[in-house]
Formats: sequence, C-alpha cells, structure tokens
Amino acid sequence: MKPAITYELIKQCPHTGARAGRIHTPHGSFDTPIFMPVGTQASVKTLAPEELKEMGAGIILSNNYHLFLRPGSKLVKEAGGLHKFMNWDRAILTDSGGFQVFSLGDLRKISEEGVTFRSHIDGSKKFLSPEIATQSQMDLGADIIMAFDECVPYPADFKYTRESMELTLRWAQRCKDTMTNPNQGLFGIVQGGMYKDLRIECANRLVDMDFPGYAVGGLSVGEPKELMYEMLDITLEHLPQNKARYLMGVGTPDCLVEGVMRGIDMFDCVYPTRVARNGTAMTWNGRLVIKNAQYEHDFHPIDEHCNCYTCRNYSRAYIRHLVRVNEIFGLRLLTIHNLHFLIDFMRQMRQSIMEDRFPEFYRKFTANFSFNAK
Ligand code: PRF
Ligand code: ZN
Repeated sequence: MKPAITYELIKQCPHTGARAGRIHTPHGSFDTPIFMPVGTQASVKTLAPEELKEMGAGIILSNNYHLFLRPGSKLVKEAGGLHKFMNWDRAILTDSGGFQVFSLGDLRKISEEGVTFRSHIDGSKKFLSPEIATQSQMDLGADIIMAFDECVPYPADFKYTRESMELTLRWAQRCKDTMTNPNQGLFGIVQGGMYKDLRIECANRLVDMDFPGYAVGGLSVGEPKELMYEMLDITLEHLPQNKARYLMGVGTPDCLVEGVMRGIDMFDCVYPTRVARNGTAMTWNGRLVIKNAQYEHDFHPIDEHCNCYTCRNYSRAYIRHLVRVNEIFGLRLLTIHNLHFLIDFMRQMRQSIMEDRFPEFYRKFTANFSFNAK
C-alpha cells in the first residue's frame, strides 16, 4: 500500500543543497519548498480558509497542545476531524505538543512515561505522553503527525542533551507504535541540541526507524544563527534525499533562504501572523512598521509589486490609520499581506531552483534584505 505522505524530488540545485519537490497527502499535493501558515487553535488568526486558499496555501499547521486542552481532540473527532471542523480541505500538519509543553506549560515534570504539566489556561494538571499525543493527533485527523519530543533549551550541557535525545528517540518509537491510521503519516524529529555528534546520531537512528518525513527540531531556540546553520548542515547530511525535511518554527525570510539553500522543504512560524498583529508588514527589503509617522500621507500600497488583496486595494496610510485606532480589519489586512508575501517568496525561490538560478536569487535577496525596519 502507498504510504499516506510521500516526497517527490523534482529538481536539485546543481550548486547548493536546495531542491524543488512535491509532497503528496490524502488532502492534496503541494509544491516545496513551502511555508505553512500557523493555525494554532484551528484558525489562522483573523483569516478565513478561502483567504488562505486565495494566497495559495497548500498546507497549514495546527497545535495538538492547544486543541488537546481546548476543545479536546475527542470533540474535534466528533465534529468529523479538524478538516471538517475548521472547513479546510487541504493538508494539515499538527505539532505534537512536545515543544509547547516546554514553552507554555508551567511546573512540567518529565519522566520516561511522558510530561506532567499545568495547563496555561486554568493551571489544571495535565499529562502528555508519546501515546496520548499521537492518539490525539490521530483523532484530530491531521495528514502529518509530529512525534512527541523534548526540545532542549539553549544552552544545555552535553550530558543533559544526550539523555534528552535518547528519550526523544525512545518516544519516537512509541509514537510510531501508536500509529494505526494508514491515511496519516508520522514525522520523526531530530534533536541533539548544538552538538554535531548528537545531531548525527539522532538523525541516523531516526532514519533507521523509517519515517515518511523528518523534522529538524531544537533549533531557533535562542542560539546564534550561524550555529543554527551549522547544525542544519550536519543534520541534513544524514537525512535521506527521498523524504520530506521540515525545519520547525523557522520563518523569517533570511532563515528561510538559508534553510532552502541547505535542502529544507517545509517551514512554519508564527512570525508573519504575529508581527502583522503588531502592525508590521514584511517586504523584500525588510520590516515595514506601518505605524511610523513616515506613512501618514503615503497612499501607495505596502508593496507596489505585491499582488495580494491588501496591496491591490489599500494604501499604507489607510492601514496605518486602522492599526492606530485599533480596528481589527487593519490586522487582517497585514496578516493577508504577510502570509501572501511569504508564500510568494517560497514560490519564487522554488521557481529559481527549477530554472537553475537559485544562487542568483540568494545573492539578490541578501543584497536587498535587512532584517531591521528601515
Ligand atoms: N519540537 C517540536 N515542535 C517545535 C520545535 C521542536 O523542537 C521547535 C523548535 N524550533 C518549534 N516547534 N515538536
Ligand atoms: Zn501585499
């Protein structure tokens, strides 16, 4: 039988590790490299599914941690699964909660069995294990299910990181043993902190377990970017060419380009949607802080070349006004632009790989982009 999730390699950049591909799921196929908008609580904040489709989103990410706590995975199952519940018929990936438990849950206690933590909502005691997290994601009906892992904080010493990696590997096997639905695919997550030998070891042992895709976790946790790229390089060397590779929680344009150059296929990040609700628009030059006085009389769109609903219809001055007076519509318009920007950014990167000009794309991007607001 054909596995639920397959990766098709379409074109390899002859000069870098970048690759263009396509991932097939029971809810359609999408081109890679791709950016996955984040819909933490079964909604991409402020947007309707039709709007996500209009900008070309082929897959979204949702969070098992949040849905497990509220409304509960059984309720979503009763609704007919997450796709039906939220009216999204394209692919869905759910994160296991392994990361959120550590970043949101209070008073967490980790054992071989799993993690006891306090809900960030009401402080009540909760428990997640590889079995519970996997069953919960199966109930949600996600196309791609993430293994339940421990994301090691930065910095962490070698001994702690090695023991945590061993635990993550044992948990990965338990997640795999829990999978019963052939229409869903489970991705393993490479941990190992900032230690190259642990990264290699973790990648090799996950590959031996044979997952339909592999994520690189435990990065973008406060380490310098150069260190993240080093860990990425060494990890990707040990992952197979014929499987999807996903860099978790990364989504600023500079990191997306660096990730793609090394051979990452999938990314997710709250960055574009979160900064939108902060009044920031993403552009090819960097961040544009719409509240700044310089945009008061600026009747141009955020980006003259952007084809999104926002840029086709509204000016910087109008959006600035909305944001200043706290109109929700302003946040929606910025969210639409930012997600459209990132999805289109990935599309253009993919096109450059297809046409053997990814290095040129990289050079041009790097020359124009500066992370900080101009
Ligand atoms: N593990 C899981 N989800 C994640 C991460 C991880 O390490 C990260 C790290 N950047 C983001 N989201 N399960
Ligand atoms: Zn736009």
